[in-house]
Amino acid sequence: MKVREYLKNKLRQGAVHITLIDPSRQLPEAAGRLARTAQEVGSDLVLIGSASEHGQRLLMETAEAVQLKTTIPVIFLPGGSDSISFNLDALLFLSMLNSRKPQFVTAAHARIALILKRLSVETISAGYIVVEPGMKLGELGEADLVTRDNFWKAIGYALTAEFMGMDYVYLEAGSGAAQPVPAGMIRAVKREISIPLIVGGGIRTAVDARRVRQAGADIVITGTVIENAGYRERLRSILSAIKE
Ligand code: 1GP
Repeated sequence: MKVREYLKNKLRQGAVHITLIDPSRQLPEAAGRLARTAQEVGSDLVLIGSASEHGQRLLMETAEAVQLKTTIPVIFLPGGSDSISFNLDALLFLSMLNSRKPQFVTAAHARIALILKRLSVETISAGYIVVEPGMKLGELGEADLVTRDNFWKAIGYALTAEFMGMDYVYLEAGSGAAQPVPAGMIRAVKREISIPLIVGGGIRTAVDARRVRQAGADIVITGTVIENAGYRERLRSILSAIKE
């Protein structure tokens, strides 16, 4: 089944959780183990990507290890590296709407678009909106960050994504952020859009996850939480908060 359909079906049943695996943070074998645990505790999909340079070989080996250990879809998130994987289940075709760098909005995309078509890679589009603090991704993408109290700006970008025909809106606080995107902002954006809303960055506990979910996130993405000790239980509690 296509990943787009898979996600649609999952969303019909409730909220979706995605585990982000950063290839630069562990060896491929460990990445495979983490992805397996994520699937066991109920994560719906694995996203592989990073704001750091990780090299083509590490990406390929990580992707292979993750695919070997899981049966849920594994999709690629192009980010800070020039490395790219064409052989995962889909590619998240993100446009960083508040970037000052054309490369992050459409230029890097234009360079690979024809290859994606020729290789019949499934693409899932999302309007990526980087909210304070934005972390490394915000710096790298030279994001004109949406400040945490500027709900209007977040709504403006979110509706831009919808009017441009994108599949999803993705509000991102940045990997490793001290706090997730504010609940009020998620609520304000959700109220105005009619495409599904992805939220990620800084979601570390069940309390964070519940708050983000209840504010209106359809898809919740966590990354860092699986890099720390006790991650299985932590992820399990995040999953039950999202799926309750
Ligand atoms: C995905 O960048 C996030 O949107 C992941 O953030 O590493 O803080 O969970 P964390």
